[in-house]
Amino acid sequence: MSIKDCRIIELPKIMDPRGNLTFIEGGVQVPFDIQRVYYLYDVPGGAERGGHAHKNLSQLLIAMSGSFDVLLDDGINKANIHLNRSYNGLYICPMIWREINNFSSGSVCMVLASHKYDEDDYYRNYSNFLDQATLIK
Ligand code: T46
Repeated sequence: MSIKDCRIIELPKIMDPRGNLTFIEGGVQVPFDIQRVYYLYDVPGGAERGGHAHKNLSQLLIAMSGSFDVLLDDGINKANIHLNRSYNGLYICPMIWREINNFSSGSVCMVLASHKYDEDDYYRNYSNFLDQATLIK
């Protein structure tokens, strides 16, 4: 898996004078069945989240409000993605180290995930991640 497998997915946007509407169906707009939804909010200025990789988890990150940056790292290549639209989702495949920062005030990061929470699915140590990422390349 490489950062080339990660991409922005543009979600459907139903424009309406009453306000816009976006919908997401597991296995349709996102390439996995959605097993879990969680969100980051009330993030203090200067805070950083992430700093880990997942062994098997696929995710879609959406800036539901405000904006933030996501650094993606597959052990060889890195990319920095700015998310600031609630109709764009960043698909992150397994085995990608990510760091999330530069949260704007009041921002909300919603995450759709392919599996339930499992701490054993995490690499929280960068050198352990790097060892495994370079081994499978
Ligand atoms: C990711 C980024 C975007 C749970 O108990 N259940 C859950 O579903 C999650 C996601 C977390 N937790 C617990 C585990 C920790 O004790 O909540 C605590 C904080 O989790 P963490 O430090 O992993 O939070 P972030 O914001 O650094 O990372 C989270 C996700 O873990 C991760 O998958 O990609 O959001």
